[in-house]
Amino acid sequence: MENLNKGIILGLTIAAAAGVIATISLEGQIFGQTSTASATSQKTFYIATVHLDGITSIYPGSDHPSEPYPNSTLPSGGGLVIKKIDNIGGWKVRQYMFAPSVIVVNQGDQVTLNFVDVQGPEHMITVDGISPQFDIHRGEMRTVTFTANNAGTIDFWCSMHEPNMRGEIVVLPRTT
Ligand SMILES: [Cu+2]
Repeated sequence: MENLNKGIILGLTIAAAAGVIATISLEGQIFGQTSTASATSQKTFYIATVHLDGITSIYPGSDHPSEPYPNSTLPSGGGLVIKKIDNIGGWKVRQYMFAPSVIVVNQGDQVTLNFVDVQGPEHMITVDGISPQFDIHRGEMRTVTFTANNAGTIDFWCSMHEPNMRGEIVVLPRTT
């Protein structure tokens, strides 16, 4: 139980950084009440597929030093890639990810996840125990709906960009 509590606190902290708390306060404004952990409601999220690129060059530029092409190996699976050096000395490291990657809902909530492919030509997404694998292409949106019956966590991931393109839905236990 202690570990579960730690997980929830961590999830809330990350969710606050991702703006999920702002969504709750917005609902409070619309309905004139404050959301609580015991409230059951409809929660809708938009989850973008994105990538971070670290872009540099083996040659110095006006705003960066020269950086030699790395002699290192990142985990296989497609989620972390060092792109080949281009013909003018540029190179980059790429990480695929979901944004947001941690979502917090309350047990009993009706949850709508709208996955939107913003970056990357294709992704193959699974929501563990909720949705079998489906594919999505850039510019498309795929919607998964479910009722969060059980407190705990639900993993989601992209099988084309392992091991790091993963996310987690934290379902807080009902308090009443
Ligand atoms: Cu992917």
